Amino acid sequence: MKTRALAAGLWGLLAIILLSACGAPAETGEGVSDDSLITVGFSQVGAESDWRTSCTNSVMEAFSEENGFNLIFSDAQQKQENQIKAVRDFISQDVDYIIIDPITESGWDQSLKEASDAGIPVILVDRAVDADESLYTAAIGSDFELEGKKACAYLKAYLDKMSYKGEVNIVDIQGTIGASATIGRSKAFDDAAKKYGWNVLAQETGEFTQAKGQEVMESILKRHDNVNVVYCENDNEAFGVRDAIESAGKKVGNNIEKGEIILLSFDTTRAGLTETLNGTILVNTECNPLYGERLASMVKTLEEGGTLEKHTYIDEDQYSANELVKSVTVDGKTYPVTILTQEILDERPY
Ligand code: GZL
Repeated sequence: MKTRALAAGLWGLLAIILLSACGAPAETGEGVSDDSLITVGFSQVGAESDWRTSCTNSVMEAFSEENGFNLIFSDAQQKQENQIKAVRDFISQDVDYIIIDPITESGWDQSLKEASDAGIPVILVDRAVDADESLYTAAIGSDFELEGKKACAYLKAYLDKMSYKGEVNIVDIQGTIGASATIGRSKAFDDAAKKYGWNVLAQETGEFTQAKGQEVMESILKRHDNVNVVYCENDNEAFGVRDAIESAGKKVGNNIEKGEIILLSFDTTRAGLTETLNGTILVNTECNPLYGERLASMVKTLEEGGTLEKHTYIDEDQYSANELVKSVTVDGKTYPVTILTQEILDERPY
């Protein structure tokens, strides 16, 4: 595909010569072969969550043929071996660029080196890898530990505003083990639980899915009858946790004094914010999946000979329908909390 530029130039030159010969204005866009498109191989984690679907849709919309791209999409079904196979397939197809949303941080050195040796730039999106930075051109994603710190700071501030003096018996339903989203959110949870003296009853993976989230929470509720807060590492897990709690005859909600179980969540998907607006989820910390246009712009910058920052983090918000906490402070910086309304929800892009 990298001979694409030369071929397009020759076709264009031929078109100008032929059209000029007949006196017509030179149209270089006509009949240009597919080789004029930028071929991008995208290895996506899977389709495990609403967030993931929004991310995939955003990339597919941005990397359209009308926008000058030939996108080769691969869904790894949450298996790293499928991602590594996809990267090797992209290399054998001699794509112009490779984009990877790495399911886990480890295990990437060899396949990234193969792409580097083939002279194919790699951009990482969303999650990160634990590999030599020289093996990829750029990475754009979230600061997952900050997301977790903001969620935990919110919980602390909320309980203080409620003058709650009782025990915090908390459960962490983790995301995919080894994923940077899980590593960051779980580390923030661990540090906060230690700092604030929260009683961690269980910490188990819900694999970022609703089904696993429900299954794991059902099991935990059989072992612990005093859970009063659940830290769900994404919205789909929160839906499963909600169903498990309600099936056990208990109630989710914001009033811990009255025995309601507080849910925290991440992703701020439309379904997650709907559950936040009705009070099922107390606070939803944003993790923005709309990477498509940013990634397309990054590829075009490289295509035009430009350079990219090695690491870019995206700004993210926090939402609650409860008006008690209007901002959180993390590491000396204050972050506003958006008090969620139906109007705000209706205007959300995903
Ligand atoms: C976070 C992303 C996570 C989402 C989950 O950036 O990697 O993976 O929080 C998704 O919904 O499954």
